Amino acid sequence: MAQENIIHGPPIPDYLLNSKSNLSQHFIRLIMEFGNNTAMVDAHNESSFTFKNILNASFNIANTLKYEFGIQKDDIVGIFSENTILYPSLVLAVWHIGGVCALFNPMYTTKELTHVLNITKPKLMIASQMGLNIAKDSSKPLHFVKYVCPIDILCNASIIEEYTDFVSTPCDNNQTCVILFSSGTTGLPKGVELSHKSIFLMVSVMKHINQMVTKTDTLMGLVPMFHGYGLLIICLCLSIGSKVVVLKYFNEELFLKSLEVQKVSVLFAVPPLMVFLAKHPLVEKYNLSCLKIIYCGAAPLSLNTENEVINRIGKGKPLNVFQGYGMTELSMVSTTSGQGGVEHTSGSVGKLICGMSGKVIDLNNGKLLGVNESGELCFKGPMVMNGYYKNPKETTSIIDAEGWLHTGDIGYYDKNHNFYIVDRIKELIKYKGYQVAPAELESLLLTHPKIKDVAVIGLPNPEAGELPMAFVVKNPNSTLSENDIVQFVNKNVSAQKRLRGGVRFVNSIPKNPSGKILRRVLKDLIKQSKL
Ligand code: 4UU
Repeated sequence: MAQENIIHGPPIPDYLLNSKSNLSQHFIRLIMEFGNNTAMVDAHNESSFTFKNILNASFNIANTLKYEFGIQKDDIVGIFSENTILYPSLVLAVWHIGGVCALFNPMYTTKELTHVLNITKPKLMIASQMGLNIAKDSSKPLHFVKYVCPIDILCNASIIEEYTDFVSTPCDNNQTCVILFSSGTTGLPKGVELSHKSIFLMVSVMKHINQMVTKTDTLMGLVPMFHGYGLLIICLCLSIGSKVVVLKYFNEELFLKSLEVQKVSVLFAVPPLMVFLAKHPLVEKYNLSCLKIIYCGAAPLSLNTENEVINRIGKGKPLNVFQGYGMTELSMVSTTSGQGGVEHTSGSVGKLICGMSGKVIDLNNGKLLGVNESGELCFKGPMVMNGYYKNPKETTSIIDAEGWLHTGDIGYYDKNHNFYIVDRIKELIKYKGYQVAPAELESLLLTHPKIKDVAVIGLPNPEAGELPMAFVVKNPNSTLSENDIVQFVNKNVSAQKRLRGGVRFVNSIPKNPSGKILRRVLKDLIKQSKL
């Protein structure tokens, strides 16, 4: 009886499951096929790269990494950059030599970058112009970072034309190929280790499911490439042979103009971008008639917004909005709607993807639940991460002995096995789809001499999803204003972590007997007082 309540996505075709190729071999083979087609367009200056350019650049960069920087198999290379059309070549280059990419958020402050550098200990840091100073400042005191190299120097323009000899380093497909950062269900950001195999399977499955997306499509990848969602878009483009329009940062007019001018047909979005498309007056001024599919993921999308976007942009033509749900720890996607072009069930995050099994368990006793019963969502399959880098304790706290990853999200599935997300039990805050770990802000705030105790939660917000907000207990007799605290945080953290939800002074922080902050109590407090 219980087994009926474990549900399975379709099987992964054997030829994929049994494939032994690593991502270097896989992409070399595919990219050769797409040759001189355009792969990446920079929306800011309309410069572009063909697939062949990307491959040539990746080979040349790989040679430089190997012979000039001495990077060897299994070495970690950090990439600290905003989106650029060079990003795919950098990642591929590291894979060609059997290395591991650690992808860092380019908005990190020195303190934040230092934290992730200490976890991953990269030998080489590749940084964009914008991030160069922070990369240098953070790396200087750390003996293990041997080089910090600007992207422009590594990718000297001439190298994309031709390449000389290149031999890809053999590496096992179970080896880790990338480390991404996620705070998981609790605590500070941790390094999520994904293998060649999990990414290969994820990309192949996504390509298989989304046969509506083809070589002739133009994709918009506004999502940051350091995040697994952005990395997946790059890999999809390289697998399908479609063109991707790349924006470094979000600019309303440039974004809309690029959709129109580049005739973007497939948009990968996060909920705040959907709110923008649904509501912003500028949207009316542009012809977005080429858009045929919008994928949305990374945070809850309200049914209202979904319908508004369809009604506003899809006027008189078919526009599909599909939703995906997943986690970095699951190689990004666990469920998605619109599989095989099947009609989307509104409000649902879709069905399990190939190779993924799912179940819902009771929050109190862990018992397996059935159709339409809400509980914690758990997933299992070959796309589950290898683990948190050098952190077996956190790994076993999220992946149980049977291999189930406990997401910390509350949801259910209906009789047709469409999944729905209801809430989150884990402490993670999602500001515009970006992760904000309360524990990180709390430990920073506790370093303030006038703060006695603190708790950070996400304040619900229709545009951003959630805004980080702090409950603060002041030290007795100390003067401290909301503004003092906001300024203190602004100075130390990257933009997405700012206390945009404000500060509320309280006499004590509610905690359970073992000292764990009762965030739910604080959230309910806000709900009641409608702050
Ligand atoms: C409600 O953000 C992601 C994954 C994004 C993504 C993108 C395109 C998934 C599928 C897809 O097709 O990963 P993380 O690790 O940054 O954050 C994971 C958390 C989840 O645990 C959940 O709380 O982000 C939240 N989340 C969602 N919540 C992710 N997708 C959704 C969603 N609805 N559709």
